[in-house]
Amino acid sequence: MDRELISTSKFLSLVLRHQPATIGISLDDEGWAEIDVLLAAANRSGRTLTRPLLERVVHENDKQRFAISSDGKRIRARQGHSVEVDLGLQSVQPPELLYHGTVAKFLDSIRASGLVRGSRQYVHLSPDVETARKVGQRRGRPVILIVESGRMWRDGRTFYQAENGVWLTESVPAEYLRFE
Ligand code: HQG
Repeated sequence: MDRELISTSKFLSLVLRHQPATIGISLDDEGWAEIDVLLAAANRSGRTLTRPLLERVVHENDKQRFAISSDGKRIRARQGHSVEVDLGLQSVQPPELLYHGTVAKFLDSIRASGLVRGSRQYVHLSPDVETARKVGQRRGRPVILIVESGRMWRDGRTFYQAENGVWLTESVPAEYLRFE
C-alpha cells in the first residue's frame, strides 16, 4: 500500500472503529456510516477524501479492514471496534489452536488475568503464527501465545470470525494459554 492509502486506512480505522465523533459523524447500530456523510465530514475536517480513494483503500487494504454495503452507500470496519456495534457475527467453532501476538512486557499481566479485550469489543486472535507475529510486531519484538481454542469451545465459550479471517472472543483465561 502506498502512503496515501495507509494514512487513509488509519484515518478510517479511527473514525469507523473508535471515534466517529472526531469528524462529527455517527455510526448506526451495526457500525455503518453513510459514505456521502463520511466524505463530506472528512473534507470539512481538513482531510482530502474522495470516493475513488475510499474505494481503493477498501479494495487494496492489506487486511481487508473495511466493507462497503451491497448498495454501495455505506462503509464499516470489519473488526477492531471499541465503540459498541453489532456486526451480526454468527458464533462458529474455532480450529483446535489459535494464536495471539503480543510483547514480553505484557506477559506477567497476561499470566495473571489471561487475555482481556481492553478497550476493544473482543480479544483478537490469529489463525496462524505468521499473522500473530505481525500483530505482535506492531509493539516490538513479537511473542506468540498459543490459545487452546478447541478446548475453550468445548467448555462452552463463544467464538466469532470476522469477514477478514480474524478470530474474536470475549476473553481468554490463562488456563487456555500456552506460553512457549
Ligand atoms: C495485550 C490490529 C496486559 C494484548 C491487529 C495486546 C489485530 C494484555 C494489547 C487487532 C492483556 C491490546 C487487535 C492483559 C491482552 N494484560 N496486556 N491481561 N490481555 N493484552 O491493539 O490483539 O491493523 O487492542 O496482547 O492486527 O494487539 O488495527 O489488540 O498487545 O487484528 O486492523 O494488550 O488490531 O488490526 O492491543 O490487535 P490491541 P491486538 P488492525
